[in-house]
Amino acid sequence: RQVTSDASFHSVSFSETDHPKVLITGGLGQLGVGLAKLLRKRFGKNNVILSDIRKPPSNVFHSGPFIYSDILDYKNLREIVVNNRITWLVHYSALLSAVGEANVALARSVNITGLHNILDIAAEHGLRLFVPSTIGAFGPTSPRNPTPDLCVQRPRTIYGVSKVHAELMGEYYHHRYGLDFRCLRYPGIISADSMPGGGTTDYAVQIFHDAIKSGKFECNLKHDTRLPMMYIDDCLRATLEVMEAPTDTLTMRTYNINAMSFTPEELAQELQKQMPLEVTYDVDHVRQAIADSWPMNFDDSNARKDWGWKHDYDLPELVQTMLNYFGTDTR
Ligand code: AKB
Repeated sequence: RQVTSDASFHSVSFSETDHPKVLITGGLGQLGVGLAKLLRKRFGKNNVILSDIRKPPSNVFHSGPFIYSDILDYKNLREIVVNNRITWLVHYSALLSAVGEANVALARSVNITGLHNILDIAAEHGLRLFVPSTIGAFGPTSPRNPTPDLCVQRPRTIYGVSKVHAELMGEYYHHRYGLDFRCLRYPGIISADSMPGGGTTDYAVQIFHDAIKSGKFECNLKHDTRLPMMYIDDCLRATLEVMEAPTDTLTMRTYNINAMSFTPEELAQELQKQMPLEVTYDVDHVRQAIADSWPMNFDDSNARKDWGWKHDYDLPELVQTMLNYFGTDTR
């Protein structure tokens, strides 16, 4: 069956049995390689293209298609979408919260101007577009415990402001132009084989590396800073599930998703059940102010109700899985 997109856009044709042809931007960040692996398993290796402006390590280069793409270069992006007959776009390029505060101009350009290019390309070519949002899209005047999908959003970071902008622009393009925009607000994501860069929740990944290397960890947030967190496998599965969700199950286009919430002290205690670990605190005031304005608990009941979201990993499983990955003999 031939499907033609909204007449106001260039027409795209694909048979219903075809797999999507996916482009992932910002593919060398914390999440891209893992998502490509999951999607390639489902849709075939050559149907998922990772892209970035950086040179990929050889294991990434050899595991499937990789292409140079600069989201600030509209023509480059359009060429990639056209030449590869892309049908799904996963937009992972972004500067995170702490690094964004250190370079506001770059964050504004990548997170806001880059998104405009992505929205236009996606709308023009009838793509299904996924853009992640974040707990960082909330701010000090949002309800923090729990934080529902719909409430006051007045973040105080350029990262948060750019993510609220992305949510609103995506929803606007959906209503105005029929763009198939899908967005999840991610908690802090914890992964073993990839490092986050420049976030406020990064401590929750670093603690594993330092614990294993030296048995010591210096935390840059206060011991009682509670933030929503998720293991990467849950995050990537949620992303695939919302991308595959039938349109009529989505009562919204931007959903909170959650798994657990913990403080640095609680995470350290869970690790200390398995291995010796000494934790000290040297607070980074920029990160602490950001964390203090973010949700402590995330209400993701709409995602659970509408498209069946269900997390697999709570804190004990997260810690065990991370330690297993590093091959730590904890007995
Ligand atoms: C950050 O800390 O900036 C990110 C996020 C929660 O969006 N990990």
